[in-house]
This record gives sequence, C-alpha cells and structure tokens, in this order.
Amino acid sequence: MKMVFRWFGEGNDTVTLDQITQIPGTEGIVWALHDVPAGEEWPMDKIMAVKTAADRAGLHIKVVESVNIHEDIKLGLPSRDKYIENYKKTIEKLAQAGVKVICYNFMPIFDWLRTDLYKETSDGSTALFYEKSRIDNIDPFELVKQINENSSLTMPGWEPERLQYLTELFEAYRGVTEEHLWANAQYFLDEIIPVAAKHDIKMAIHPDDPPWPIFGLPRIITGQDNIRRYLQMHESPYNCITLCTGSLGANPNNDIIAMIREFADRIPFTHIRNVRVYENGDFIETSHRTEDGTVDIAGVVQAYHDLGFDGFARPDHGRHIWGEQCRPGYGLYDRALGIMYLWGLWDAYRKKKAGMTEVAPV
Ligand code: DNO
Repeated sequence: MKMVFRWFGEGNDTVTLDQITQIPGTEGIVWALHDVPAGEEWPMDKIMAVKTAADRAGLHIKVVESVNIHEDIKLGLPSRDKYIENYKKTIEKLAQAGVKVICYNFMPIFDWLRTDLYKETSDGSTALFYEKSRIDNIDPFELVKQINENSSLTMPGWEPERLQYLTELFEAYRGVTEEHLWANAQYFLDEIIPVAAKHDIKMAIHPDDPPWPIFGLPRIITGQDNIRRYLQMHESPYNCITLCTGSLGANPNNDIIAMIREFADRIPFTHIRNVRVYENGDFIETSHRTEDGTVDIAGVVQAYHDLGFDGFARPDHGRHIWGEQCRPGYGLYDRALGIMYLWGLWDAYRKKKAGMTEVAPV
C-alpha cells in the first residue's frame, strides 16, 4: 500500500505540502489543475509547476484526481470528439510528468453530493452529511425556482452563479437513461484506454457518490455488478476502478470486501474512509475507525493486505476537528489520524503474517 494525500494546490488548500510530508508514511500528493475547465487540454507549464513544488517537498505526483469529463461526452453529443481529443493530449502530457493513475468519474452534472457540509456531531466536530429524503423529494426545476426567489435557500453546488447553467444541463439530460450513459461510457473508453495503455497510465473510475440516481439523473457506477460491467466493457489492465469505500459504503447492500477481492487486479488506487449509515438512508462521515461508522475499515485493510495490494491509497474526508478551518471534507487533522489508523492496521496484519510464518509448526 502506497499512501498519498489529496492536495488542491497552492492558494487553494489550507493544508501545505510541508505538512503533508510530515504525515508518517505519506509519499505523494493526489492533485489536479482545478482552474482548468472540464474538456480543456491541461497546459504543460501548469503541470510542471505542481511537479516542481511537490519535488521540493519530497512528494511525488503519480496520482491525478480528477481529469474531469466534459458533459458533452457523458451526453454523447457530436461535440464530444473534440473534448476526447483534448483528454488524450492531457493523458500524454501527464505521462511525460510521471503520472501513473488518473481518477475520474462519469456522474452527470454533479460530483459528490451532500445536504450539509458542516453537520454538528455530538463531540463538537462537524462532518459532511446526506439527508436522503431531502434529495429524494426534490424536483430540480422547482429547487432552481425556489433558490431564484430566495437566495438564502441553497445546497452545496447550487450557488446562484451556477443556477442558469444547471437548468440548461438538466434540460440536456431529459430522456438520458442509464443505458445511454453506458453507451456513452463505452465510446469514451474505446477512445481513451488505448491511449492510456500506450502511455502506461491507469484510468481509474470513481464510484458515484452517493451510489444511486439523484434528481432523476442516471448513475451507473453504483455497486459490484455495475463495476464488473464497466470493467468488462473494455477488457484492459488500464481500464480500472478507484475503489472508494465511503461512496460505495453509503449503500449498506454493497459488499465492499467482496469487491476488493473480485476486482483486486484492477484497483490501482483506493479511497479509504468510513460513513455511518442510518436506517432512513441518511449518512454522515465519521472518523476512519471501524467502530465509528458502518464500513468495516479493518476488514478492508485486511483484504488489501491479504491480496498484497501495492497500489495507491488515500484517506478521505473524515470530520473537521480541533476547530480546523478547511475545505469541507479535506482537513489535515482527521485525515492524518486516518492515515495512522490505516498504517496501524496494515502493520498489525503484516506483523501477524510474519509471526505466523515464523512460528508455524514444521
Ligand atoms: C470526493 C472525491 C470525489 C472524486 C471525484 C473523482 O471527495 O472522492 O470528488 O474526486 O468524483 O472524479
């Protein structure tokens, strides 16, 4: 297991590269050019600026998260070809800078979604929270209307400046079904994977978060059967998954350990985090510790250890603790604690295995 840490870039993150360097066993950053709009080619000088800064801190830049996919590709519009060409050029440049894994997602319009970014918890920390009934009962067009009438009413990702664009996108997705999305993903993979293979970069799709359709928009990377289908759509060691225990764990029917075992050789990158799922389907993000949430993090690490996992892992989200002011879900403290928990488990399994070999009766 190779530990990496998400970093949003100079001036865009409250965490510094020097702080990341001081977290035990952390060798690289997970990064992106957040100011380059989806669909555009990443400029080499900006890529190299991140590399120079990371090199100086003794960290590598082998994992990118994300090179975002333009909506026209997900919608299957004729204009997708030019965005796919740009994507290919970005892959080529990232390979030149030493990148080995690109994480991306195929969720229409939204990336991860929560209803509350700072939900108070009983110990005084705050955490990302998802209130299921609130999302299930929303008609997106009605919400846009309401926000237009009352700007204090909003949700993460629904800032007034995005509303016009959201309405147009919702219109564009009218009638787009899961099968359309599968077909558009197939087209994307058939174009991209040969280029990724040529440049030795693994394309690792991130599961949908939450792993079910929202606002009537289709979502396909939701569980074991669909991940299998996605991997089989283009059989190549370069068509991979970013196994995110928190995204998949929001649906308690997902057997994450079974997925790790089944997809082991197609997981170059994993996000390890915990969530607590309630009976009504709400969920909150917790510390990484197994007992604090519903995901068996100890079992997840054990499965990776058993399989000799040597891909990249990063802690994820956690809570905002000790009064830290940070990007929601991306504080230093709880993620650093998470890393120590993951290493603690890993080292214990390693010792146990070594001990078992040593004392095994002959
Ligand atoms: C949430 C993240 C996601 C992820 C993208 C990948 O914290 O795990 O935003 O980066 O979905 O494309």
